[in-house]
Amino acid sequence: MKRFVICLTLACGGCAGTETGNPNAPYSTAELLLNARSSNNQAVTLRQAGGAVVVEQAWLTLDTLSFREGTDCTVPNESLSTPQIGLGDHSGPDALRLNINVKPGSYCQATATFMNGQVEKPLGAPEQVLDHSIVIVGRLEDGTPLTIASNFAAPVQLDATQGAFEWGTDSSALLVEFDLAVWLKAIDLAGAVRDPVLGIVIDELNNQSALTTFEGNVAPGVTLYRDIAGNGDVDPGDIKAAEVSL
Ligand SMILES: [Ca+2]
Repeated sequence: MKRFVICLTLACGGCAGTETGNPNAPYSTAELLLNARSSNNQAVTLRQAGGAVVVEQAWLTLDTLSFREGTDCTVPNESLSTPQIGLGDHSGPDALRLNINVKPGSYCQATATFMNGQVEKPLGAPEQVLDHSIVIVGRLEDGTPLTIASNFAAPVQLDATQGAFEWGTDSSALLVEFDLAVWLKAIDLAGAVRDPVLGIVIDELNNQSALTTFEGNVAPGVTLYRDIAGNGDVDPGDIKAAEVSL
């Protein structure tokens, strides 16, 4: 079960026509899914034992997600934006599901923007969600608690891997995956300063070099897939639609 603070009524993303677009273009409802996962279960598991780090909560505060229309992102073109996504714990097995009114067709780029909290703290959430955009809570194999709190707020631009990807043209969903194995990669947990009670805290005041490493991992750990079955997980038949350009 995922915990989310706001109820989303996504009805009219991109409804406003522009000078180049047809405001009467037909829209269809398509799914946008968001989910955290681990691509390396030896390094990180979510809510189950087995990883060197077990993530128990992954609180993300997201502003809008936007999608640039067309097959050529080198020219100015229209964008479709979702309403603000808000704060949620994405560590559970089920994806957050949003229904979006989309213009069926090709999209060449997606941008996800994190934002700092400034919302009411949900029950069970750590205090840090109030003034951070990303808060990861977990523990190491030896039981040491781990908390990472970041103010990462840069837009994460994902470029289509094959020029463009389709959305709204069939029943496939788009799935935004946050890969926590990538986010935690190369962080020196063994060398981190430990508090006797809080364990390892990585934030703007503690273990700053580890925070710098973490924040450098954020964008590469965000990937957009075409989720063919719309099950909220990445399966062999799914298609990598967009990722951060190196
Ligand atoms: Ca899938």
